[in-house]
Amino acid sequence: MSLNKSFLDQFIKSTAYAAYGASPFIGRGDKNAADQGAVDKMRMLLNQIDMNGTVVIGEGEMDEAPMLYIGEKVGTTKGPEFDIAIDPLEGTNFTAKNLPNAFSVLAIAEKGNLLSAPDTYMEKIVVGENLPKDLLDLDNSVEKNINLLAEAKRKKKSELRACILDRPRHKKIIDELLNLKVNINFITDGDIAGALSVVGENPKNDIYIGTGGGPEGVITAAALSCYGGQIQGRLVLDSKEMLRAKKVGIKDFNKKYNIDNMVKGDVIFCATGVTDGDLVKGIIVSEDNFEVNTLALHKSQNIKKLVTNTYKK
Ligand code: VTB
Repeated sequence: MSLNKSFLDQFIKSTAYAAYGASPFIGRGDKNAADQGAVDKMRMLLNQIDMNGTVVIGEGEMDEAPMLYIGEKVGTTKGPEFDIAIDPLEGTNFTAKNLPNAFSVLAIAEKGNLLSAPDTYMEKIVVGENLPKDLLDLDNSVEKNINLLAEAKRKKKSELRACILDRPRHKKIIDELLNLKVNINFITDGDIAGALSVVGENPKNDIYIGTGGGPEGVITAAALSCYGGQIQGRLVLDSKEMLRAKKVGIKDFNKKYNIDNMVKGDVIFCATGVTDGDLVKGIIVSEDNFEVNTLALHKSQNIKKLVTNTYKK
């Protein structure tokens, strides 16, 4: 079964209004307020859609009682059953500091088709389209993965570009990449955009590697599945986090998730810019309206488009 195409515009509107909700807080130094602004608007818009939606990736877990928590039901209840993964504001820091690459994002699949990942870290390797399936593996050395990628892409290692979050925890990976003469594009935050920089026309990078958020990993997987890209992820859990993982249905704590384990079937993905970024341009707010740019993907319809919309405030 595929998701009815009439839903695409409604989900675009949800991320658009979430971006608008965050916009008063651009450059105001308060990342929590920016996040709340986005959450409130996204929740309001999702609740207007004729669907039985369940948040599987959200703002946190139920006992923390945030809005849009994992397990929260959204929609009018008149309609199909969907799994929803949301990050109402990816790049809360970027928004607070008015830096590039903040956006509002969600992914939708039919019920049961998106992995519910707890808000913990995930090791990830991401590569683009037209590569042999399951080419790379988290248990390979960095050198082996880079050799496999260079061979599959018919490039020299020194021509490969890797994207990685600039964090002390990545020192070993970074040293190995430098040794191999791979070019590194460091990002300070925002690994959904970082990971998606390996797909599409003229991708900026050949591989995204490193440990970022688990929820961001599943949202990335949803978008990648529309392009034919690949991800492998593994949750990083301490004993307390294992309990949280158990609550959202994770049984094997060491499992390596390939893209098919994270997302199945049809997918809709929308990302609307808050500040200008690599994926989409930022929001422009005027007196009565706001103009937004959204990357909209619908797998079964083979839709991959950048749309500009103007909505009433
Ligand atoms: C990760 C990454 C996100 O925050 O969750 C990161 O996936 C937090 O990592 O895209 P640290 O704990 O190392 O700061 C983002 O970069 C932004 O939400």
